[in-house]
Amino acid sequence: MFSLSNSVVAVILGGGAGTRLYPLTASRSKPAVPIAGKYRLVDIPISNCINSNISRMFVLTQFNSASLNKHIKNTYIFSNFSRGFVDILAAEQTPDNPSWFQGTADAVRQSLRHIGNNDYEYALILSGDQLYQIDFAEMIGNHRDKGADITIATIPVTSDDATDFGILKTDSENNITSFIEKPAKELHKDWVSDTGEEMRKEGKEYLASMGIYIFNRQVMEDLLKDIYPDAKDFGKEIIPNSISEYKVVSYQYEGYWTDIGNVPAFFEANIALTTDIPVFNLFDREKTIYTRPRMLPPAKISGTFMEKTMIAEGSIILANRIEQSLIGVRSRIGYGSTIISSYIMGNDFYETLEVLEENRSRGIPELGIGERCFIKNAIIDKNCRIGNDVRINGGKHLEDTDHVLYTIKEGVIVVKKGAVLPDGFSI
Ligand code: ADQ
Ligand code: ADP
Repeated sequence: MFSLSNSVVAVILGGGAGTRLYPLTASRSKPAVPIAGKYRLVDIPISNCINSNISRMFVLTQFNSASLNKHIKNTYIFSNFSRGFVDILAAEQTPDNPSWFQGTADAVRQSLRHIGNNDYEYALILSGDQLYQIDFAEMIGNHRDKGADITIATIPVTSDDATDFGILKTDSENNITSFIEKPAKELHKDWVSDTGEEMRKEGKEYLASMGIYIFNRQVMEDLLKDIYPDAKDFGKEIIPNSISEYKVVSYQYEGYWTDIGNVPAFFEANIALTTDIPVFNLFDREKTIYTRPRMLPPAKISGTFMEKTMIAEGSIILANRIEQSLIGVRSRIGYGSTIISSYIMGNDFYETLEVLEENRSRGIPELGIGERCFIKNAIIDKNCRIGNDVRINGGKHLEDTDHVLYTIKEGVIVVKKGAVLPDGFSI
């Protein structure tokens, strides 16, 4: 009998060099980047799989950071009676392959010797830097019903967005007939699709690949090992070349889905979680996002005016005002401070009273955010020490910069992990 847990393995593409999310990826691999105050990026695809009854997963990453390992090992523990696992496969040197993963297809090819030790019919290939809640069971059902060799999840997008995605056209049966990776604007007129009246009204007339693929096992092995052994990428090479040889089907999705692979998009998606009814709903029990349970005390808040704000457990907040912000685990924010449209990632540990005393005598700011600070349009990475009267005022008036303590990208200031900002510091 067909069962998803026995027939599918998921392969999560954990990221290349990670330059687009720099400096959040300066000291950790992309799947380990903290999101929404208490989760990691990799929790999103893993949770989508678990909620779809897919329990065998590989996370492919360029380097295997300690934080990623610890997070996966301590979070995704399956019972002895389940076949479930989450395995991290880091790029490794072998005698016949001295280099890192060269691209998405190369990453999967190099991992085939591990993935292939499992019995499965379908490989579900997922990106590690997208925010969405999809039922993959439905997508795999559609793949089987259609007798497809490959299915690509697709979403209608506008012409402005079409330049960032793989764009495709289908016949009346949803078979993909042509595909172009990230077409330049002047080519768009040839790539308009009938995406339905609703979508057309929103100007979404192009069908974009979401970078989510189902491959039949044999088809994937043939393509990667024998037919295109030198192809580096799915989007640039494997997918466009497969269209004429195989039955490649489009599975159109119309829910919320966004790529969060660069700093401005990552920032926007996090802040969007603070709206009244967010498009990505962490409160939906049917689509739970899982993460590591931490056994922290409830957040303690005193004298703070708050609007559209999420505060993670273990935080101690004495601030004056917090608006449209996400405050991560173990955050500490001092008296009189104001935080607006910011994502404070929080801290990995608490300081003991003795350490606090010693740091004070040496003039080192406490872990967290001090008194009378003003922080707007910023991401504060973990374990920062921000002194008193610090002003961090992000916005479009700022130019892109990479400073030793912070980076500015499209107006978003990212204070680097562990940065120490002395009293009165101003950006
Ligand atoms: P991109 O997102 O631009 O387009 P890519 O940079 O190849 O494509 O990344 C896809 C995913 O693989 C990302 O999660 C990335 O972090 C990861 N990745 C990249 N290189 C990797 C490597 N060497 N090892 C492990 N993981 C790696 C793709 C498709 C488009 C599609 C968009 C949708 O090519 O057709 O429209 O995704 O977002
Ligand atoms: P990141 O979130 O940046 O990927 P890690 O997950 O590697 O970071 O670090 C988190 C862990 O590191 C925490 O569980 C905590 O136990 C430990 N840790 C980090 N720095 C310290 C410190 N200075 N003192 C005590 N524990 C620390």
